[in-house]
Amino acid sequence: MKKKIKNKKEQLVQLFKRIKQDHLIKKYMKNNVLFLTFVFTCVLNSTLLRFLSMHLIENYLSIKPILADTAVIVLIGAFGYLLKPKNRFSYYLTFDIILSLICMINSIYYTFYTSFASVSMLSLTQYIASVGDAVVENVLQIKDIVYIFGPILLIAVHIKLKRKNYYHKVELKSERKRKTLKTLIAGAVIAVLFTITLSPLDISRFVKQWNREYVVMKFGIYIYQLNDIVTSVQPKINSLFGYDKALKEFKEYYKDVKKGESNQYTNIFAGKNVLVIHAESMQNNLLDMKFNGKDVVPNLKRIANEGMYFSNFYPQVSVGTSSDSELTFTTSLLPTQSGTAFVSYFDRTYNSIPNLMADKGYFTFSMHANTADFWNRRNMYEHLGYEKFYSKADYEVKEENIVGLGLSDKEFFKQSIPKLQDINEKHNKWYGLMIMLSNHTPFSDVEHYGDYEVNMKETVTKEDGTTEEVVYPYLEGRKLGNYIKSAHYADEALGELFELLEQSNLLDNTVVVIYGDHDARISRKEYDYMYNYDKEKDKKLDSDDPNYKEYDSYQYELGRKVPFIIWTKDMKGTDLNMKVTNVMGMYDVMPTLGNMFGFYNKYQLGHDIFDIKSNNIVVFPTGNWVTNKIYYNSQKGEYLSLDNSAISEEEINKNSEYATKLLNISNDVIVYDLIAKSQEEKDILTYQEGVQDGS
Ligand code: GP9
Ligand code: MN
Repeated sequence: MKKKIKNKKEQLVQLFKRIKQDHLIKKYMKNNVLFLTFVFTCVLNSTLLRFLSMHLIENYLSIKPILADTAVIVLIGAFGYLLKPKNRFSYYLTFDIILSLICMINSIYYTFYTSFASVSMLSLTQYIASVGDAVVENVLQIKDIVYIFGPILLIAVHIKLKRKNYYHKVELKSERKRKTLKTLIAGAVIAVLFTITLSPLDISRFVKQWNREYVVMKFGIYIYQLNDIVTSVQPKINSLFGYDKALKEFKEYYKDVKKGESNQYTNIFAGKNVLVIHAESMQNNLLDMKFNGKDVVPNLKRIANEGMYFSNFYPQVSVGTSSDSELTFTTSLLPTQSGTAFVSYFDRTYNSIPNLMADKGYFTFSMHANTADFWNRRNMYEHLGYEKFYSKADYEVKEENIVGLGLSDKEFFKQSIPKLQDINEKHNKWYGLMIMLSNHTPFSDVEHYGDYEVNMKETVTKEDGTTEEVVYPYLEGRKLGNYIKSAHYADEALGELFELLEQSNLLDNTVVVIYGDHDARISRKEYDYMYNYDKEKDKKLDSDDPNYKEYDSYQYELGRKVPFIIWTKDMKGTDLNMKVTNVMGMYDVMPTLGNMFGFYNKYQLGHDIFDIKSNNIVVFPTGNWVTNKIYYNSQKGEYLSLDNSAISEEEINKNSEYATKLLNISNDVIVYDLIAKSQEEKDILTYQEGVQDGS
């Protein structure tokens, strides 16, 4: 064994010696000038694009995208060797021009959108038009045209080589194949080197593709653009097949769907302004939590106690998390089975709350202090019907005001007040969404969350009668503890928002709606620790301890509830000030609010909770579902009785079939753009009837 290693070592030393003696590198470079110029210019262009657009230290120091670019270019370049030497220049020049154009277009696009271009936007002609105008006005920006030096350098090198008779060499087919193979292997080695540098976060963001800056920063512009083509074309391909079947099922399903009966809540809020607050990662279990006698979320608790509080409310998100929540809230549809609606299907027709409110004369807007491209909101919002989107560019983001992912919730709310006042002055009625950001995973910005403690304090009386305070660490320094601190911070921000709204008289004619967008994705282990804490030993109780009660997977699943509250300043003490305990999902929001504000979406999948009452069923994108009586886990094929009543197999099957139906219908509505299609059909029918009537 030792001998073998020694031999290998010697062989390597010999190889390096040979490379040095025979000047192999020099020879290689001399014989492959054109290919190397091609690789150099393309990698340089991509690097320049990153440096000139994203001014982040992290970006300057990263080797990952350089490896990725080199791998791609070497692999493309390898095929050039299959051609005869005299034809190679055209091959390299064509690719050099295409790749330089990619850099140039992205550079221009970045100036206007602080993001990178996507082929999926090609369908949006209005964007191209506006970018087009802007390009003309800014055509002289040097940073956008430096990329043409790539092809120019390649041409210059080509001319020089031609003069030196470089292209007259005869290369046999076998020689050309050998060169191609060797170069492909070199490209593959670089690709492997690049792949091992990737983190799970890099991979997950690559798959989702919406965080385009991040993808370019880690994968380089060429892989980004290639991935963009795949993710943009995939939904189009999906929607090519199965359309007729989908349309038939869609028609059958909606034929029997009727608008719910009117009830005592019908039109109670008609004409009032609406302020919806998207409370990031806010779970419902926080409302009952206290540490050392202090509530975790005292403001939310007060708002829930003063308003209409839905305590058995579930988010229905899939991989699109925040964006899925927004989708389901505003359209009463469920997330798609592959991709995410906000990214892959943003260009569909949606019957959404902002669209229907706009029809009623409301001014509609959204406010979020993150970049407009996060979850592709900029584009999706056009289709959801928001007239104005106040995003990061509309806020002043100073370093000292950053908490977690970006501008702190406190500062976000503070800076939003003048904007709200302006809207309130200019518009009779408005509907607005405010998306919070600070309480976002990984909840590690602890020093900015304030001084809320998640330890356990006890006062003990000593033998001499004096008292002493004993502090047990409990959740301090743990993930769940950090989340609780973060949620406490977000709750303080909410409290401040309500004060500011009151001071600016913005609550007088406004209904505030608050929802938690999804759970905090904290592991079950953490809850198990919290509920089974052994303070004496500062660890979790042993599982054989008689006091140990496992926080089981059902408790965990059911514990993923989020708060949903409808509040007005004069609700307290009235009939509307109540707690609704019937199970409810995010898709029931639109029908419930619709009944209160006087709008109706024919394609809603949920129900007005005051119409369906205790008969409701909440379907999750996984196929799981929950009613007042049963929680069903479709992957495990297991259920849990929630009220100890007997459960028949028939009931399980019926509900599971309903869940599958809903998920399929919802997916088809979005993928095949069926709302638009049925609208078109209706228009044609009305037209034909008109022709027959002679009108
Ligand atoms: C970002 C925010 C978070 O803008 O809405 O999204 P999430 O990671 O929760 O889906
Ligand atoms: Mn979220």
